[in-house]
Parts: sequence; structure tokens; C-alpha cells
Amino acid sequence: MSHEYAFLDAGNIADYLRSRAELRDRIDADRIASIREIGDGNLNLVFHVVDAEERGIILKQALPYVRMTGAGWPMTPERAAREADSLQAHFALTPELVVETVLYDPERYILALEDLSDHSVWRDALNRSEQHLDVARRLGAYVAAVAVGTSILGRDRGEIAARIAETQNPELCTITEDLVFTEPVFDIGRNEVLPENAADAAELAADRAFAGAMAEAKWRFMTQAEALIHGDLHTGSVMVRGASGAVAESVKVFDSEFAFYGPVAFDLGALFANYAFAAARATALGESERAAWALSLVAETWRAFEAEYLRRAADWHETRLFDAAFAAARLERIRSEAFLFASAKMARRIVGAAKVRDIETLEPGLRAPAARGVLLAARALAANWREVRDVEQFAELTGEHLLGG
Ligand code: SR1
Ligand code: MG
Repeated sequence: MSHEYAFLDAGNIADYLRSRAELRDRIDADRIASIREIGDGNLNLVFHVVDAEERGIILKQALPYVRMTGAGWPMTPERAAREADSLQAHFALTPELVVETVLYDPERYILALEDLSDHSVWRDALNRSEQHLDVARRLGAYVAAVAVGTSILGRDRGEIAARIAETQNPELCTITEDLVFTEPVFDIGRNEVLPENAADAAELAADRAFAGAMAEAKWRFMTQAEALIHGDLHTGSVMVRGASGAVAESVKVFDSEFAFYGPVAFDLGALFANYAFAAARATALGESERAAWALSLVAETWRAFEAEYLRRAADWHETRLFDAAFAAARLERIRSEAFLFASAKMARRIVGAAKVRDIETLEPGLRAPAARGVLLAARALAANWREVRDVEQFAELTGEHLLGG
């Protein structure tokens, strides 16, 4: 399919804003004060636009290829429609925790989003050694709201059937299936590690327990259409506002272009993996207390997820058969799967094509041991995820690798 549409740039944004009546109340297109390209993800163009009254808006445009690599890796811009749809669905469930979508333009694959420029990307805050409190709890509540509110637990059966059909996202899912589950085991030439980590990557690829776990994870990812999950819920998909050391004033989830009907545990596993990166980084920098705090976020997110899932269970659409015993069994399964998906997410960001700044921005002498620790932790989770009985086991299984001796 050819995708011919004009890309946004600083020279045409004012005209674009002028052409959109829906944005007239949000920004004065005739008095634009500044336009900054702020996209730092792997895929899209992102502009922060401010007018003379200091009112701002974010314009995000999907390119027909992967920004990280350039036009050689084509990628459907329809992902912007998946992002707009999922952001709006999630916002309806928990507006305090999701960025507001002001407009979606399907002809140019542009989202206009509320201006969160007074927030920081949580990953960046963590990488500056900041500690925003209560973020992990709120993210657990967000995942639970989505888990119940977009699934047959909270919606009519016919509605869910229609939503599963209209939210298909096969190209983006294929990226996850390749990069997250397959390629850490079978390198197709996109993997890369420091020379000091070459043996660690080879040991990972030769680990039969890890390969078996990745097969199971990929199968579940491809077959369990439970809820309209975010699909890429790492710490770079979360904005936080407030001072380090204090309870966050605001937490907003964004960037859900990988959304599809998939396993709820995938979003939890993504968060757990990213807490592990933050812990590994803090350990590498000699910040042991902060490292322990980062790893404790796994339990904080899980406990909030569990509580909110059960709270929302009281209003489940199917109340007679889906009782408390059913809820408890579901939660046990989601917890184990979250450990499994965390294992996949941890390994892929070390050996795979798309990495994380938490580890990449460490100086080489610190980076290789931190990367090794993450890989060993991922393997420990892969070997043990079926036997998990309590969320504290995450720290027990990974602590020696992520927190050092
Ligand atoms: C080609 S896209 C690489 C990665 O960036 C996104 O954040 C997703 O995690 C994806 O796997
Ligand atoms: Mg992203």
C-alpha cells in the first residue's frame, strides 16, 4: 500500500492548525510563538507547539516507516489510528491517568494531544536519579482499569467481539513478536551488544529454558485476546509531574500505538522489566538504596493492580459465574505471566535492536556489567515463572543480578 501524505514540519504546522476547527479553542494558529520537534522514540514525529498566550499542544504524526532506522524499514502509519482509539478508550476508563486526545486526523495520521510539557518522561526522570512516588501504584490501577473495562468482564459480549475486530494491529504486533520474543533467541542480524557482553548474549541464546519460555510467551501474546492492552507500557510511555522525592502530582500514560486485544500481563511485564532496568542502572551508579526502591516498584504495581482488579470485579458484567474464586485464579495466572513477559522484555532491550537509555547511557565500564545483570535476571525469571506464588519472588529471583552483592 502506498502512503502519500504531507509530513508535518515547522514550516507547515501553522497552516495545519488553521485548517482544523477542532483546535481553534486550544491554540491560536495565527500567533504561534514556538515549534519544537521533541520526538525521541523509535517511530514518530512529535512537535510541541506554543502560541503567544503560552497555550500549547502536541502534534504527533506517524511516518510510513520506522524513524529509528529510516525509510528502509516500512511501517504502516495506521498505527496512529490504533493509538488514537486506545488512548480514547483508556481515557474514558481512567481520565486522570491517560493523556487527552484532542483530535485524530486519519488522512495525515496526526494526533493532537494535550500539552504535557510540564511533565517529564518517567524514564528520563529515573535516569536523572529522581524518585517520583506513587507512580507505580497508579500504573497498576491503570492496567486494572483497562483489564476489566475493555474485556468481557466489563463489557457486553457483542461489543467485545466488535472491538476485537476493529482494533486489530497485526504489523505492530509482528514487531513485538519478532523483536521481543524471537530475536533474543534467534538473531536475524539486528541484535547488537558490547564486545564484553557477547558471551552473555550467546549464553542467553543457548539457554533452552529461556527459549522455551519465549515460545510460551509468544504463543500467549498471539492468542490471548483478553483486553485492549497498551502494548508498549515502558517507563518511556509514562509522563510524571512533580518534585523528586514527593508523591507525583500527575501521572499520564501515552504512546499506545502497539495497542491490541492481548494478554493483560504483557503490560505488567513491561513495567516490571523497566523497573529492573532502573534498578540495574542505580546499582551501576552505586545508588543501592534507589536500586532497591526501583525493584520494589514491581510489588507496588502488582498490589495496586490486584486491588483495583478486585474492586472493579464487584461491577463485572458477568457476575454469576465470574465469582471471587474465579478472580483469584485469574490473578494468579496474570502474575505468573507478568514474570514471563518481564523476562522477554528485559532480554530484548539488552541484546535486541531497540535498547533503553537506562543502560545505554551508562559509561562502557558500567554498562557491560549492568547489561549482564539484566540478562541473568531475565534468565532467572524464564526458568522460574511457572512456580511463582508471590510477587516478592520477583526481587528474590532477580535481586542478586540487579542489586549486586
Ligand atoms: C521498530 S520499533 C522498536 C521498538 O520501539 C517501541 O518502543 C517498541 O517497544 C518496539 O519494539
Ligand atoms: Mg513508543
